[in-house]
Amino acid sequence: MMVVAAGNAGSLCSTVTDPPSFYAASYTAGALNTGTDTIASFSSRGPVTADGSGRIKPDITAPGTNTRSASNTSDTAYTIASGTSMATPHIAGAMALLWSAIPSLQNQIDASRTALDNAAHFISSTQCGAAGPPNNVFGWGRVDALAAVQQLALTEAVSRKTQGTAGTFDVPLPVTGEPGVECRSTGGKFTFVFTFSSNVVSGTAAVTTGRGRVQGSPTFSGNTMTVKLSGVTDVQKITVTLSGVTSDTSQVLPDTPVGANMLIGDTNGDKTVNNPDVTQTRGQVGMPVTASNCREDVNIDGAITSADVSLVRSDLGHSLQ
Ligand SMILES: [Ca+2]
Ligand SMILES: [Ca+2]
Repeated sequence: MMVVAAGNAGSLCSTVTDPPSFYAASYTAGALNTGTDTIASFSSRGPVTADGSGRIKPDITAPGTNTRSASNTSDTAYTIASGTSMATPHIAGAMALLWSAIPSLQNQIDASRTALDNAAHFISSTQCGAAGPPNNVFGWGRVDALAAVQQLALTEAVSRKTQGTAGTFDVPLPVTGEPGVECRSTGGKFTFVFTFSSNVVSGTAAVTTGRGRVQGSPTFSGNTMTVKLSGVTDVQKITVTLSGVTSDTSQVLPDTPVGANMLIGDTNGDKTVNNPDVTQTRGQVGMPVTASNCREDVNIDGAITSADVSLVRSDLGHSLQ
């Protein structure tokens, strides 16, 4: 997570001009007059013109005037300072709190930014464009760490299969970044289990890209939502989008897509069925099926046999690259 000061070149618009403040990958902090929901006059504003993008900046704001801070004059010195450099550590600290409270968000940069953005106290402004959220003065608003850790968030997704008598095993489906690969053959039927930061009681799911459909209604238990899929074809990426998922305290998750690469036989998950998958599967023949080698029981009968090796071989060349 790279949290960057917006800069102190306000109050005019398009004053977020110094790299890396204006990059999309930077989480950019503006400064409030401490104790208020008004922007500090010096806090740099968007839209970004430095790279011609018109990107909205800053992303979020925090207190940034008359802030007590460590000073480099000695190992024990403090000073009082104003600047977006004073606001920025509030955001880095809020992110650390969020990751401490919801460990599944650690290193999930997009999801973590979304969590802080959605929880921020929105402050409207039309000084430098549309009111938002977000807008070019306050971004998504004033950071609210407590709201961020209390909000409903999707923390984990898996594809779950019962494999003969060996047990029930999960293939992870990362909720951000590159989608996971489900390599087990299940006649087009899959069960996706979604885990949230709070208990959930209702919501819907739909296949929004790719071939397949949701079967029946999702079921809810504790902090999990279980979605059954059928008619899911091989060699494709599907997207299941969750809508209206609601917690037991009536918080509603924004519509959330989760992707999955469906590629039977790609036991090593590199999006191509190739010889390393054959070798990997052969290497597990006769071994008990566990969480660590459940992918090699490609036909999910609870044993890793020559039938699994043959199944992988029959799919050689299938690829999602
Ligand atoms: Ca492979
Ligand atoms: Ca098997």
